[in-house]
Amino acid sequence: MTASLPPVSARLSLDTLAGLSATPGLALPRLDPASVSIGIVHFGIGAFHRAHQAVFTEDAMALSGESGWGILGVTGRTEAVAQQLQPQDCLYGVLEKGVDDTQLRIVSAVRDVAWPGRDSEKIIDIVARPSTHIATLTITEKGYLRGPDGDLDLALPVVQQDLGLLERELGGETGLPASTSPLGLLVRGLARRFRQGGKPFTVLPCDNLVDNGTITHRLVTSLVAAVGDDHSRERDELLAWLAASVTFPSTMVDRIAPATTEADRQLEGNLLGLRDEALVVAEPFKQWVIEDRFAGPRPRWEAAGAILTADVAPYERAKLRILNATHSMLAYLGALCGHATIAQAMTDPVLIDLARRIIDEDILPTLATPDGMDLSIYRDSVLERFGNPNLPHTTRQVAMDGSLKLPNRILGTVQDRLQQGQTPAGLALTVAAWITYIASTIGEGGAVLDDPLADLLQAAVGHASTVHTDPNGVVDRVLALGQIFPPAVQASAEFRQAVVDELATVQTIVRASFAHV
Ligand code: CS2
Repeated sequence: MTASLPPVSARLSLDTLAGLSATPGLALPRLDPASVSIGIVHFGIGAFHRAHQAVFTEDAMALSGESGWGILGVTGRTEAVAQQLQPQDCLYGVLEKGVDDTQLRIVSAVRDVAWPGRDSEKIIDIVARPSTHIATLTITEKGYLRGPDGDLDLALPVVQQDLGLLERELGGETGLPASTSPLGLLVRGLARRFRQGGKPFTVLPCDNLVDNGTITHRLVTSLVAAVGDDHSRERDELLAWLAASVTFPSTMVDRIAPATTEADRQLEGNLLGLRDEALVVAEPFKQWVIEDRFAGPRPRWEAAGAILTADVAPYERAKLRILNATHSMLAYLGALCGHATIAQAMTDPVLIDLARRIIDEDILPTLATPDGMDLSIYRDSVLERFGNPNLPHTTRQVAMDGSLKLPNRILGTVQDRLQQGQTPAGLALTVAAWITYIASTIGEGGAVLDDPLADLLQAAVGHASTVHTDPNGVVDRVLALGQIFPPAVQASAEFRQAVVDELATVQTIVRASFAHV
C-alpha cells in the first residue's frame, strides 16, 4: 500500500515545519522553537530521553508559558544522534503506537545538540551558565561506572583519565580534551559553575537504578574527593559547594521506547511528507515521578502530568520490581523460546502466567503501595502494555546488560523475600533463564552477549552444555560473582538450590515451546 508513494527526501527542519499543518494523528510543536532558550543540559540524548523527559518538558513549557527550559542534548560516545538532529534544527517526531491507534507529534523542546568528542568546552560552559539550572541524565546503568561496592570505580582507566582532566579544570585550564564519561564531563561543568559564581544546580538522573539520586550524588562526590592534594583547596571548596548548593533528586521514569526501525521512519514519512532521521517510537503511556528537592528553579513538570513528591522510593521500587523485573524475565525466557519481541512472548500463555505469578507471589509481598496507585491494577496494566503488538521491542534489546540490570530489578526483591523467610522461586527462575540465555551465546552460532561483563559471565557458565551437565557448578560460579549478587543472596543455600532446580524448569518450558511449533 505504502510502496506506491514516492520516497520522501526533504528533511524535517524549522523551514519545512512552517509548511505543515496539524491533522488528526499529527500534532505540531506546542512551542515556538525560536522563543525557547536553554535551561537544561541532558546527558545521553538517546531515544528514551527524546520520548520521555523532552516530551514532559515541552508540555510543561507549553502549559506554563515559560520558555526557558529548552534542552541541550549531549550525545553518547558517537556523533550519530547529533548528525540526526542537527540538520533538523533538533526537531524530531515521537510516533506513539497504541494498540489501536498511531499518533505522531513533533517535539521542539530540544534546542541544541552537542557531541562531547568535539563540543566538550561548549557543554561545560553551558552547565556553568547561570541560566542553566538542571542536568538530566539517561546514560544507562553502565554509564555510572560503579565498582563492586556500588561506588565510583576509581580503578577504571576512563575514571582515572577523567579525574586527571578534572584536576586540570580545577587548576583553571580551559580548552582541555573531552572527558570520556558523561559523569566526568558533568563534574567539570559543575567545577566551572562553582568557579563562575556557583549558582545552585540540580542533577536529575533518569535511569532505572534503585535510589538513582543518592547514587549519582555519591559518584559525583567520589570523583571530586579523589582529586589529589595538589588541588586540595579547590577540591575541598568544590565539595563544600556541592554539599550546600547542588541537589540530586531521585526519579522514577517509565515509557517503553523500542529502537526505531526504517519501517517506522517510512510510516512517519508518509504521514509528514518529510524525512526524520531522529524519529523515536514509544507507547502512549508515560510516567515520571520526581523527588521535589530542587536547588533552584525547575519546569512545571507537574502541569504535564509528572508527580512531584517527597518520596520517590515506593514508586521506583514498584516500577523496577514489577515492570523491569518481568521485562527481563520475558526477554531471557522469551528469547530462549524463539520470541523475537516482548509482544510475541506475551502471546505465550505459559510466559504470561509465569509473569503474573512472579509478580503476585514473589514481588508484591515486598512492596509498599505508593500513594494513589493500586498495585494489582498496575500489574495488569504493565502486562497489557507488554502485549502491545504494534511495539516491536526486541527481547534482545531488553536482554542486554543483564549483569547491571538484574541487581536493580530482581536481586533486591530476592533479598527481601529471603529476609521474610521465603524462597522466591519465580525470581530464581528468572536468574536461571538469564544463565541459560548466557549459555546460549557461548560457542559457534551463539548470539552475541551484549553485556560489559560478557567475558566473565561466559567464563562462569563455561560451555553451552554445562547448564545440563553441571547445573550445580554453573550456579555456584555465577552466584560467586560478587559484583552482581549481594552477600545475603550468595549466602542463601535455599536460593542457590532454587536456581539449580529452575534451570530444569527453564529447559522444560523451552522444549515445550518448540514442541508446539
Ligand atoms: C527495559 C526498559 O530495556 C529494558 O531493560 O526493561 O528500558 C523499559 O522498557 C523501561 O524501563 C520502561 O519504562
